Amino acid sequence: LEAAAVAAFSAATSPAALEEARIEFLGAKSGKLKDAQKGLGQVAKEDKPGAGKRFNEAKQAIEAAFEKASADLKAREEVAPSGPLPDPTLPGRRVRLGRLHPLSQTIDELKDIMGRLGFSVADGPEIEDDYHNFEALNIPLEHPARDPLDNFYLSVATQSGPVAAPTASPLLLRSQTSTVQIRVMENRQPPIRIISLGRVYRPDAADATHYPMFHQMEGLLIDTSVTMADLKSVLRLFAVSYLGPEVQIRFRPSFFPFTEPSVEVDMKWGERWMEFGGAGMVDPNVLRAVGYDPEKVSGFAFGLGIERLCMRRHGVTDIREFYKNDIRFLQQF
Ligand code: FA5
Repeated sequence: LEAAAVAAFSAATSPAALEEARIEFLGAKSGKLKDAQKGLGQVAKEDKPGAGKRFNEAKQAIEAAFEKASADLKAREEVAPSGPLPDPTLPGRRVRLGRLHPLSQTIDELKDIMGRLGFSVADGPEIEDDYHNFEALNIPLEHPARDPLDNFYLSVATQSGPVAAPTASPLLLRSQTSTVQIRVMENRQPPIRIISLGRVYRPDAADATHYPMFHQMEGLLIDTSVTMADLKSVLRLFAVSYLGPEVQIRFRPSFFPFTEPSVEVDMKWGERWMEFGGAGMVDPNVLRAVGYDPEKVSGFAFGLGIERLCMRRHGVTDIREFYKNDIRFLQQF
């Protein structure tokens, strides 16, 4: 029996076969070892001690053989896992490369175009004070543009609720990049020829052409005897460079407190016109606020919506696409 059990265990090549052999010999109810144990009862009295000893030896040997077979089987499985072998000739999995967001790509391209027109890049903070966002831009205290409902003013939490930040000038998320005009003019003397690109914030309801956070490209040129014709030439040149030679743009008279005269600029898209920016000749009050002499220098400024330019260029019909982070949209750029 011992020899048969050892042979059966070592012949088992799968866990299932080994289990079958285990039940055959070591099964608790009707295994062959159990039968042999029952047979011990019929052995003559004087032979009992010898037979019992022999039985225990055989039992230990069979159990040891089972343990060994089971360990061998496990070791073999670890070396050669079951299942299909890997096929080294299959092509590898493609690694998806990251890329810049379409708006980042647009910003780089706009900097490039304006750089060739002689404009260098300036930067300003997204958290601004009311002086740079309004006052220095000739937007008086009672002007509706300052309405708390139209701006993201910053407050600090106190036990009795939010209160205005304790700064000399209230803080807000800038609502336009025109703030950077002031910061640049405060620190430099003319001639000035800069652009500034970045995020601005307004509590506008999101729709196909509006988003509460968007990007603007500000432009500012200050020199002697700058005219409206210069402004229109630069904007036309820019539009043609970015949108292609067949693009049509138009200027509509408008009003901004910081420019006089002021225009709004539209681009033709299919049968329709879409506004993409505001512009004008820098108001003498703004020049005075930064210590320039309006009798000696003049200039123009513009602020363009970067999302809308990118939309027209790539045929994106809804601004919200830029902020959904849908990889199927983003990977087209
Ligand atoms: C201004 O922000 C002025 N600072 C522009 C300016 C600069 C005028 C310098 C004169 C001199 P306006 O609010 O119109 O103007 O915004 C300019 C452009 O930003 C719009 O033409 C539009 O293209 C874009 N824009 C405005 N609001 C949104 C919005 N909620 N979502 C996306 N784009 C917007």
